[in-house]
Amino acid sequence: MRAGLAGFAGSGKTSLFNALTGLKRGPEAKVHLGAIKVPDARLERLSAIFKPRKTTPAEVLLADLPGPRSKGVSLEIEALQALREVDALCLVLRAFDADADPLRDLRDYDSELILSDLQAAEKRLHRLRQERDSGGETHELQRVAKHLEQGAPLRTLTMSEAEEQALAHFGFLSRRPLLVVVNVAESDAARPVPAALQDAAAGLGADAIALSAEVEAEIAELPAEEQPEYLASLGLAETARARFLRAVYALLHQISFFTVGEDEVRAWTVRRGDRAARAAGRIHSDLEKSFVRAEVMHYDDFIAAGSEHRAREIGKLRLEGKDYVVQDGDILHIRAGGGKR
Ligand SMILES: Nc1nc2c(ncn2[C@@H]2O[C@H](COP(=O)(O)OP(=O)(O)OP(=O)(O)O)[C@@H](O)[C@H]2O)c(=O)[nH]1
Ligand SMILES: [Mg+2]
Repeated sequence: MRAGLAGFAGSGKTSLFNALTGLKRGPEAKVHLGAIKVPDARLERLSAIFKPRKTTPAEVLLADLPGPRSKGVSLEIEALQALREVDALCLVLRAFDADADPLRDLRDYDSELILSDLQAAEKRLHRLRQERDSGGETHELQRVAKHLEQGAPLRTLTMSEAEEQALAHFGFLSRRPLLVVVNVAESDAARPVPAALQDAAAGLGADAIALSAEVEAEIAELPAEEQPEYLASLGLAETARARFLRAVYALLHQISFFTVGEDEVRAWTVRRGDRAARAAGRIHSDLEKSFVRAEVMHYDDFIAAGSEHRAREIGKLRLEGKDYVVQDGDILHIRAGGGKR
């Protein structure tokens, strides 16, 4: 799962990127890449029980994307390309000083995405006209262009599964799941997203969270045992990292499942609704094809039973086929048909 921090220059993207990843990147205008390890109390508990050689948390890849210096300056080709590679667009808005106008920045940035999509759609429509093609693609693109011309992002356009697939190769940016990240002043770190921004984000089909990149950077510098007290002194229940990750998971409909063993205890992610064979494919692409069955035991049932053996005895360890819909917190053992045929 890859999330990109986008936004105008000076909105705090690199500050947030460093605080979230623990890296120390400078202000140079280029794409920075890092990873956030996803904290998960269930994984820690499983690791304490199985005592594996290795414990591996899930990761969210984070890209810090250089922003346009000023409004009205179209997005650079490099930034556009980097934007196309992310699953979730996280738009960082400057809201930590008196001159900032996050509402205007949100509209301006979204307009850039809309414009870039409109250009792509019109270019293709022009081509189709030249080829005297007026089939399904023309029809779909006309609907897309009309929506964009009204100044609305494609996030808010209802599409059938078939349309979605037919248009997927365009990689439309205003269709990308959007998380608005309001970078507020230290004194506002514990406040919810201002109502006007919340509404504006919802109108664009986006989710929103508020955080202080500066506070998060300070917290990241502290030893783990001192963090809760500092957070509490600011009226915060948890780190921005935890809230950011939860927001990204929700935005992309991601859930976690686990694999356990002596070698490794590991957390993985799949999309809610994904089936067991797909989950197996996350572990190893070969496993999706050679999948035979999955032994499934939910984390809660395992903890309640006290052991795998007991869980099996009381029927909490089940055999499921490839169409089983994976649940958040499932512990999976994939049985695959290896090399016999
Ligand atoms: N007070 C305050 N200052 C911040 C905060 N976040 C960033 N800044 C300051 O704003 C300036 C720009 O921050 P950056 O993180 O470099 O912004 P950026 O979005 O990466 O900017 P570009 O890379 O130029 O697109 C720096 O001087 C930061 O110290 C914040 O939460 N509070
Ligand atoms: Mg930067």
